[in-house]
Amino acid sequence: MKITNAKVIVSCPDRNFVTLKINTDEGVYGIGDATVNGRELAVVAYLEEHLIPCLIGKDPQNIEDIWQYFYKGAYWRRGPITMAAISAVDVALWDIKAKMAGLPLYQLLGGKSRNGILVYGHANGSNTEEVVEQVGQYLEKGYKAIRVQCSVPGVQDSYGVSSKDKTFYEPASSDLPTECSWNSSKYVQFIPGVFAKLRDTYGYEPEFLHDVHHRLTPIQAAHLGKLLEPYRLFWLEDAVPAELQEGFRIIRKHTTIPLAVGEVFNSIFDCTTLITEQLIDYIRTTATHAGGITGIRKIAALAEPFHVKTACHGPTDISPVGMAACLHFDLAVPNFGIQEFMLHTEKINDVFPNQYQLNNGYASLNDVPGHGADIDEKQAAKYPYQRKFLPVNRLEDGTMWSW
Ligand code: GCO
Ligand code: MG
Repeated sequence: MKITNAKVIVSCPDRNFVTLKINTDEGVYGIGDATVNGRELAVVAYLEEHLIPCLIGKDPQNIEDIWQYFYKGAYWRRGPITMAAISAVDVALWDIKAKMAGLPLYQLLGGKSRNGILVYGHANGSNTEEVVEQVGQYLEKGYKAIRVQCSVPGVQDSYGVSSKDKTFYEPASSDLPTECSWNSSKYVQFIPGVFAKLRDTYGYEPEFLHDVHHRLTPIQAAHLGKLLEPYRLFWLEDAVPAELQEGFRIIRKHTTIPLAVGEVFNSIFDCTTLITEQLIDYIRTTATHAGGITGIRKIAALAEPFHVKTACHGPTDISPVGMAACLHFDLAVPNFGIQEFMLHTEKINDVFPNQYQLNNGYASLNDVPGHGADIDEKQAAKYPYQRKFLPVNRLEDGTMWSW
């Protein structure tokens, strides 16, 4: 079997997506997601200039060898651009292999390890009352787990709060980076009150998650973790920027709040200390950014003996193709934790027909061969690329900070 050609499709239905389509001499094709929010065209160039020319003529069945060829064969290894390109090739090749076998992808990953895939949705609000109301709506829809983000009084920009349509949060919104302003101590003082109110209102059964989005120092995160302990959070996400994996030792020393990290990781080396020292409880590496199915399977296998569970990143800037790949992985992986599941808009789903659905807080897959997601190239062509940047963030005195 041979790869005959491959192409990259860039489309912007409500937001930019980069999709790889690999064709073979058996008439079967595979689809992979290569979207890196705010850096899309860098991945397009990497795929078109450096990966696709080497793919032609290769046997698409040799997924591991092709992964190693592109990983070890790139002298300049790792990084978000390289690994998103490799991820898209990997997911497309797994799609081809499953289609050739006539099986849904999860069957090639060991089959079902669970009946359904627990997901979490995103509630947010400009004040505590709005958040409480939004969470109520998610609970009515049957969600068991809900991420909660809230504006902080006196802080100009808080992460994760949608301005208009509460169900669609897309931070890459401007042709040049918008500058946000932040104050960590106002944030740390305010957020526990939001969860106190939520527990007062809804009791202790619902699972509540919160994303700090890389904005605290380890000792500040330890302090926030202690303040939040009475409200039994499912996790505190991205408490600090995780380049310094050892920094999590400080947080771990002071608080029992479960910790999640890893959506920005692109290789197993980004999380070996975090996992092997049990400094975290959930690893958020996702198929689109951390080496495809092949990459996240290796990370999950490392995590399993260390009691670390998976929690693939799944915001709207992961396309339905990337989401489908994660859901097949989620169904099979033994140490599954939870799946982030931000709903895509109708326009996005028109471009990317898919075979997954959400029901009563769980995602499920239709048993079609492959990962079940595709790209409608006619629909995709309607939405040309529009350069969009993620925001940048500064402290109130102007010091650059993590967004
Ligand atoms: C999440 C993430 C996102 C990112 C976004 C960047 O937990 O879903 O933090 O909201 O900010 O994916 O493009
Ligand atoms: Mg996050």
